[in-house]
Amino acid sequence: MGPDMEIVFASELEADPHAWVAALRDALPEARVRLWGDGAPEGDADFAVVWAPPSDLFVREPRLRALFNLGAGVDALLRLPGLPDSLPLVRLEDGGMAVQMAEYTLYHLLRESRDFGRYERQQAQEQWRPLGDIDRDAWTVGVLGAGAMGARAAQACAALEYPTAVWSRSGRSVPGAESYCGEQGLASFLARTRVLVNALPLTDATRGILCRRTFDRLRPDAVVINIARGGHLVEADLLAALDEGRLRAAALDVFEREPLPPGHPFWTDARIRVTPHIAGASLMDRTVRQIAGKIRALDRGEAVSGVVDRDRQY
Ligand code: OXD
Repeated sequence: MGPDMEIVFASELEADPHAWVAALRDALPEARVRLWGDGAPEGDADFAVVWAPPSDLFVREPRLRALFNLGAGVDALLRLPGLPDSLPLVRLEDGGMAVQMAEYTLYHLLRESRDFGRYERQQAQEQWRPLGDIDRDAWTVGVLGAGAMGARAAQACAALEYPTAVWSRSGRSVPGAESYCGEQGLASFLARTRVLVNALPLTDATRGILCRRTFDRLRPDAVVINIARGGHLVEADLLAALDEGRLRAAALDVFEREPLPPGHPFWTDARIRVTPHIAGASLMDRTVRQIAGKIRALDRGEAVSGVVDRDRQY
């Protein structure tokens, strides 16, 4: 690594940016790592590590060689004004998130398939009433997206013997799951799915995919789990599908507006479980190790994985 290597950490959302800077310094002792806006001279950074960065980043750091995102989803980065067309964007590949996404998915799948919500209500009334055996074939899981997150969630469901399928643009296969792709594949995938898990990147092609037309094609009494982006969901269509009994429940970790505004109908709807974008957090150690490895590789002139294809938008 060159002695003049400089890295800037920029995030308007990260609760403890100093901890990230310290971790990057530990992982890359040869580099100068600084926090955006700390008063140090600007304009010479080679790499930026960001999560929701300020929009003047590119004006104030015109020499960037690559931009590393602290998350897997780069939809917000791609909308940043002034983002140079030729600047390589590198998304986080897993960073400890996939196993958490799998846990989140399983928790909500099991809550429905084993009727644990009903047992909680029965306990509140001191009722001892077994509800019957589980029929796994009645709980077909369909995961939209076969990237690191979707694949791990699908594998976890399949490992518990839930009939599982994945749908993706490329038709990538996931061990233990049936694989579908394309518009034709989507219809068959939805028709066999009762528990729909969304792990897609948010792109022009996937925005609003969780809509009435999708819900209408699922098996009856379906469940929707959204662990990707709020922009995938048409909120009014979800509420209508729940009201009409097309869907029985939804678990939502992500929202069009975050934090979910006070008074939003999702907060108090007993059929909807709301969590504050925690399904898969980027774990600092693993994330920093991954980014440091890629910075070193780029500095040696090597190619790295996870570079965003601007046409595909992920
Ligand atoms: C991500 C996220 O994109 O946490 O990784 O939302």
